[in-house]
Amino acid sequence: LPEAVVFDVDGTLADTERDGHRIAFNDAFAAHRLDLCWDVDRYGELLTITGGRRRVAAALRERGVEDPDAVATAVHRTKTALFTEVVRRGEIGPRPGLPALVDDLRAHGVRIAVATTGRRSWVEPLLSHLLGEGTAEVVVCGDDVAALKPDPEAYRLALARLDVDAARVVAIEDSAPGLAAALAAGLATVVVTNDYTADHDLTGAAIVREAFDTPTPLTAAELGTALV
Ligand code: XBP
Ligand code: MG
Repeated sequence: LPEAVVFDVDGTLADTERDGHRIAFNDAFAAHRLDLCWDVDRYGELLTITGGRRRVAAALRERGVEDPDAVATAVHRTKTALFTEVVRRGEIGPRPGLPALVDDLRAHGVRIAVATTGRRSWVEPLLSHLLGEGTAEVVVCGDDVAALKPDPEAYRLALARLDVDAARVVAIEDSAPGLAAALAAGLATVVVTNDYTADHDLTGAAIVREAFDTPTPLTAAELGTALV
């Protein structure tokens, strides 16, 4: 069995992007009177730019908006507040089969950590809701690192805080940028895809699945087979 599992959050623990983050970004654009609205397909393209503030800045720059970084910082602050409210209302549930996997990991004493490029203000309440308070003993957020995924910094920091050997740890991701980050930190990586990431190039993943619960439930033992 792995000694620890490091989970990504967006797209992995929950389907947060299409009906969660995307709507909060659009509501923030409206609040700032910006003529910008991301439809489902456009948002999927923009997901290659990790980190909400960077994603907004890129879109504003493309539009020729003056001082895109400063405007993006303000818009993203609004978006973060709006999305945190969505999370606190309990509107975002776990992907099917995730709670069973977490129970299995806990039953086998596998340590649980999180490495995300998202902001701590919504990540913490979401984790409490999805996993239960304190289930993740280490939580690395976008606020904690200088370089977001696909840079390995978030995973390296999670390993350092866990104080474990990378060879004993499995990462669970949903996307190509997340996979690249985990691999670059030396982690065997299991990818559980979703609608936005099913066509990503996932070369290097130890296991690729479309769901936690089908065709068979993903277990701690199966994660162990990802270790070389
Ligand atoms: C997720 C992200 C985040 C979210 C939005 O990537 O890139 O930016 O889309 O959250 P990953 P914030 O799943 O690889 O961590 O607005 O808080 O950045
Ligand atoms: Mg993700």
